[in-house]
Amino acid sequence: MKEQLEKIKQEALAALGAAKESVDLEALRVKYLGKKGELTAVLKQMGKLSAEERPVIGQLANEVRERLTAEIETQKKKLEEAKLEARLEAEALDVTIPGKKTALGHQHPMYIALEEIKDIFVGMGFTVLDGPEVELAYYNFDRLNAEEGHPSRDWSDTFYFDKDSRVMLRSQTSPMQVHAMETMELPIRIVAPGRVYRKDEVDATHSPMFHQVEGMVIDKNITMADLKGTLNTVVEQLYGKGTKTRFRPHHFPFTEPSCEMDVQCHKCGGVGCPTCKGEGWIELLGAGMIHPKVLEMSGIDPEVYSGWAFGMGLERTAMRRFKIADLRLIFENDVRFLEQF
Ligand code: 2NM
Repeated sequence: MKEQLEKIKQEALAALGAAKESVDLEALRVKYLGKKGELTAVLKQMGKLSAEERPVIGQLANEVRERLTAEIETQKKKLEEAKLEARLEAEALDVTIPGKKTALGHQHPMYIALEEIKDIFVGMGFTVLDGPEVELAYYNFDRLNAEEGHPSRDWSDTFYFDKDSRVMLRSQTSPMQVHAMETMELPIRIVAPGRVYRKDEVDATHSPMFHQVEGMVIDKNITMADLKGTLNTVVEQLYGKGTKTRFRPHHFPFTEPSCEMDVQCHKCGGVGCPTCKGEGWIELLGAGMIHPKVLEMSGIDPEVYSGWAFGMGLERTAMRRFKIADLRLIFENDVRFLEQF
């Protein structure tokens, strides 16, 4: 029986040492120390022993039980530690790995161009105004000296909301200038950028919605020299010092005299190239001295005050600035296009 106990001890210790999981340890505990376990089976035969042998074997059996119980505890601790160690290793966080950058967007190319233009005018003391895109034809046309019958008022050119052609999507930002004349103290220096709408089919150079920047100055003694001087200064800041300009006579209902302003082609220096279509000059904006009737309708005495105004297309300016060939690219918002600016 002594040998039997010795054998159980050796076997059990070997098995415990080889156990890989705490469930294995539990199984071994049941196998050796459980009610139907091997050690228990040996103890059940104690009755057969002599009175002298019994306490000796009993003590030995207890020692084996205690040894195995202790060994199970030790092994259990070891396995738990190993398990924790493995988990810490697996879930380790390397705080030295560089972080993932989130992609940050940027301004649309046309708004980059607009910000530049606004900055130049604000630097010269102009105020930037914002206003409604839905206007009364009265402000969009009548108050700008484009009365009933003017071709730009035609149903085929303008988006109206009603049968009487009273409410419309503004076709220019000039109604903002009229609002400014009605509400602001003189002298006035403003620029009004924004969306405008005309009934045009979409192609490489047209869109039913596009953007304009218009502006005006009204004060005493304002002359065509102020118009030319100010716009030349703007152009030099936009396209570089020494950029040449030229003013050609034109017609607008709201200005008299009216002109268009060209800049000398920055690509060829005026010789003629594909960028300027062989002209040597690129059209930049329309301008003129505000018509006395426009001032008068807004309650400003044209005998005392005078002013100049201008209007330019923003898409065209951005297309020139960033060498964009097709207007539609400005509106499609394809990120592969937008990412290039
Ligand atoms: C242009 C060209 C010339 C213009 C005139 C006015 C106002 F209200 F003062 F009379 N605002 N904008 C103007 C003048 C606009 O766009 C090509």
